[in-house]
Amino acid sequence: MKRNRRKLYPKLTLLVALFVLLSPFQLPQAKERPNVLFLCIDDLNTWLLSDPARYTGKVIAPSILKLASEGVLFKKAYTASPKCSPSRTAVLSGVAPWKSGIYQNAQNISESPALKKAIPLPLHFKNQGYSIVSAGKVSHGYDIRHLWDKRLPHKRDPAPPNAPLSPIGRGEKDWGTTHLKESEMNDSKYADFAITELKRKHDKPFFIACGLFHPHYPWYVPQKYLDLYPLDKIVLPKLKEDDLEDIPEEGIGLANPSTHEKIIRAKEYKKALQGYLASTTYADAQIGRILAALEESPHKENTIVIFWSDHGFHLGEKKHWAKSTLWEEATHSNLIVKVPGLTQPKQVCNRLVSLLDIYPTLVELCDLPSLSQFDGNSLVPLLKDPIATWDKPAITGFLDMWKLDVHLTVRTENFRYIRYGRGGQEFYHRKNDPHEWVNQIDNPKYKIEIQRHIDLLPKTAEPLPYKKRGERKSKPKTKKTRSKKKATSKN
Ligand SMILES: [Ca+2]
Repeated sequence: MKRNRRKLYPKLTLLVALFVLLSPFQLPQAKERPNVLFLCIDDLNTWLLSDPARYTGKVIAPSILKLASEGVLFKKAYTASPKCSPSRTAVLSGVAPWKSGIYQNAQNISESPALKKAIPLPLHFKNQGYSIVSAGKVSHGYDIRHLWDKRLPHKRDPAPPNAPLSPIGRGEKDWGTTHLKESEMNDSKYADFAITELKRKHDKPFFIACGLFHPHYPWYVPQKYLDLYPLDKIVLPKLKEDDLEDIPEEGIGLANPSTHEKIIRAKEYKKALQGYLASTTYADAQIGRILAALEESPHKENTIVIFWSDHGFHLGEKKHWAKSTLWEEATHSNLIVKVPGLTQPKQVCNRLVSLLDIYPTLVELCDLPSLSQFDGNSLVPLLKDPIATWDKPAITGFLDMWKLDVHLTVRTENFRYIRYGRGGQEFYHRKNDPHEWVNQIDNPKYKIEIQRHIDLLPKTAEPLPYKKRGERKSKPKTKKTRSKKKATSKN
């Protein structure tokens, strides 16, 4: 026996040494698994990424950009669906909308056969020995509330007493100075919660989720953030006056140009942008506080930081405001990953990735068992080498909640193809036309490329039905009934 061991040890030592030499990152053993700081922001578009095709004005977000410079910034990350609930459900289940049937807010998520079988992301971590806590808006509609060991639920800040503050302000579409102190705002409290968790002693690996609501509407922020964006310095995004003329009817239906026209008529464009930008900077400040707490904590060297926004946001492009379209503005998301010991600072990845990739990536990084429910791919190869070969497209699905038509789009490195539920199509040469201004669907030059993109779309994409059709068109809520309703119902 002893002799056998003696023979075996040199071989084993050689194998271990080879493994250490060849692999820059060691997958962790169960007892020393890394912690995860899981940060998400609602409705944050990619204007802050200094891409002149997106926005040439100033966006102040030093903390998010600092995190980007410390890890891998995915410059072409796309949501699975351009709305809060379906996007977050896809991230937290790893299941694509075309498998779950969830493409919109307020669908019957609990009745999705694919989601019934799926293990939600936090539960998988909990089952593998992690403590899991959550603050703010992380999930929406996908009910994982009961899973967390500790949870600070999301609620909206109260509107200023004199709201609406803008002449077109109605419901959540409003902007201006909040009456609250910064420390009284809910996003500040979610950050406080994450900071407390980072500072306390942990006897097992932790998964801390923190979801900020700003810059979701309404854009009520402390005056000091609005002051960072004087109205005479606000740059408007580049628009094409006749941009919608070559778009099929279903696309125009999503664009909803009447809101845009109202904002222009009321001369509120710059003020609205000021509200969005100031809300972005306020959210960035909270992210900065959390990351500073991590820096000062003993967990700094053993904590993965992942930062994402649930989808993009139009601010007038294609005469549209908010999300819920298939164009670049609503589908393009933020994604930054920093893994101590694996990622190098200042890495930019231009490969096409999906937010569906977040769950399988974290599972591989933390050496948890992989799950058959995943429709995305682990990004670990790109975290090790951001220019590694990667030929995956990014697909996004959305649902017309009245006609129950599923709209799909696929983004590849140079192109975007859109197919609406009733057959309308768009095709853009992204490299030559980064604003997606000229629909090339009838250009014979692109016939083969268009077919290649059609072939990339999922073959089946059935939606699940709504809770009760017609319920959503009920009479408008009064102020009193609205305040009694759950604050997250419209997010
Ligand atoms: Ca156009």
